[in-house]
Amino acid sequence: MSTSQTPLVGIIMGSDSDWPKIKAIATALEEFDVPFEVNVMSAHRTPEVVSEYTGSAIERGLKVIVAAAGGAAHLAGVAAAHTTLPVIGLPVPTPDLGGLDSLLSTVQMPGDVPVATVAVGMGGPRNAGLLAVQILAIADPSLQEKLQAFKNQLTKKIAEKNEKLRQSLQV
Ligand code: RP5
Repeated sequence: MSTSQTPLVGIIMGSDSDWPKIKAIATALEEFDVPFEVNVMSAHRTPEVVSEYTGSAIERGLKVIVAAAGGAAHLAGVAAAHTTLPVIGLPVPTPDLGGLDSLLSTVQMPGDVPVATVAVGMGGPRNAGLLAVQILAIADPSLQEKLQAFKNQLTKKIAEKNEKLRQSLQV
């Protein structure tokens, strides 16, 4: 985890119980050497902490906030209410409703307060990290180059999968 440089991405989550389900955010950021910080804070249990953290995020040098929460998942929306930074919302899977609760709570924002919501489970956590990298890359040509190299690798990876499947099917 990057601690020596000023964090550019702030990962926040409603509970430490979320972390095992969302740590692919951090893995994606590490792949691109993007410095980040991680904090637990809750829109419901510690609303003042969320307000203070997100309200001061710009002056502390953050560029993007990734907010993960499950259930009545209001963390991303509350974060977006307090900052003009882009907020990526990550709905966390839940045992009772499978994460549909988290998804709807995160994605159904009222007009004027956007949250860029990614998938529940599957590639959601990784895509949250990659989307943060893409946002940062707009103003960082070297990061843009790394992203292009990443895209090129994907093309190669899928071509290899295609070839392998076709060979196994002999078509
Ligand atoms: C949400 O409630 C958290 O984001 C978490 O997904 C869920 C359960 O939290 P804990 O009861 O495990 O602390 O606020």
